Amino acid sequence: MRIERIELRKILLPYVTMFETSGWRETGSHAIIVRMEADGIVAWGESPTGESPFYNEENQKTGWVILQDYLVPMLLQTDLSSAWDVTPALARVRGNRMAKAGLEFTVWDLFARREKRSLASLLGGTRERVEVGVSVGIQKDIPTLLEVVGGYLDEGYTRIKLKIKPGWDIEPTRAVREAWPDLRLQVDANSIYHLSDAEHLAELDPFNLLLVEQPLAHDDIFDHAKLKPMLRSPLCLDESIVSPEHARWAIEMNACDIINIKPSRIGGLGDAIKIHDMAQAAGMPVWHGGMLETGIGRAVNVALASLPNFTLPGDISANDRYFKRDIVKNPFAINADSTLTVPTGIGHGAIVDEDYLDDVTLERWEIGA
Ligand code: OSB
Ligand code: MG
Repeated sequence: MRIERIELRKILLPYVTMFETSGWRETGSHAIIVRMEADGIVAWGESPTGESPFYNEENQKTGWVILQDYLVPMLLQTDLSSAWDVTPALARVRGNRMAKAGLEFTVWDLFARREKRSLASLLGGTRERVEVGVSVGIQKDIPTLLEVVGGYLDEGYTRIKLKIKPGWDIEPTRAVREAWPDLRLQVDANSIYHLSDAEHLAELDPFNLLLVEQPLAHDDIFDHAKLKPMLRSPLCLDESIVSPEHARWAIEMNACDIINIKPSRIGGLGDAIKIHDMAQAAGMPVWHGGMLETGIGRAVNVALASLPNFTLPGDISANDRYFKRDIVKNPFAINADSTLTVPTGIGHGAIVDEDYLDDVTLERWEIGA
């Protein structure tokens, strides 16, 4: 199959509340939305880029340039027999995985639609519902944090992740644990600590956390392997695992107990499945992370999270946790058992609200084969 037409859009879609991590703040989605046409089929995808390159090296502007100058032309020249052909076709471009992922997701949606199957079934999904939680950003004080967490629990979420940083780590985690002794609780440092902080991080040990996510540098595996035996909390890698090779290194070096899989960080669903399978073979659980995606990327994430080794709840909250109005007509709602229902229709299942998408589009670019 040849792709006949590709359209890219830079968007700005405001979040319901500002999201703050150890290294940046975001007030809205700066994603790149992808639309493709082939064989009379229209498919949609998303590169969940941010405003600034503070999570990884990419942002909306770098994605915009690399897609137009390299990735889109390379994809238009490729004859695709399945979505697995996208990653090798773009491999000559180093890194830029989030930009690549937007194209790869869209091609998966295209093939699923062509085969009149759901994306989840095409990926090998086995669950009808996926367990999810909420990632709670850094708050101004502990009373506010307890109120925010309580609000999400009232909505039906049963797993909470707290963003932590030096000065906002042990005490907020203790406060949430004391308020809800049985809550499934985990923390995410987004690469802000150093190996010399090991004793400090061990102060999280008593709080019975599901995991501590990415305490050390965004590109580190070596020091995480040294840190792991110094903590009782299970150690999880996010930023560091950008490819199946990186996952293999982490597993062979015993650098983590758990892997957070975000297909956008890894450059696509194909390599995400490879990591899922490799971790499963090694007896290591994985869970599905999030990048505050719009309803398009969210539907892709839900489909992937339906694979069997996603055994911990994902950072895939319902659309209304992020947006007052999303760019899809069929947002997910949280079920009473803290799950989202995996779409069974054709493709990823998100129905794009093209009028509202037009309203939030900053720039549009289109090219034919
Ligand atoms: O590190 O998991 C992260 C959001 C943006 C960038 C990085 C991360 C996050 C989150 C939010 O934690 C996950 C979500 O709800 O989408
Ligand atoms: Mg993370």
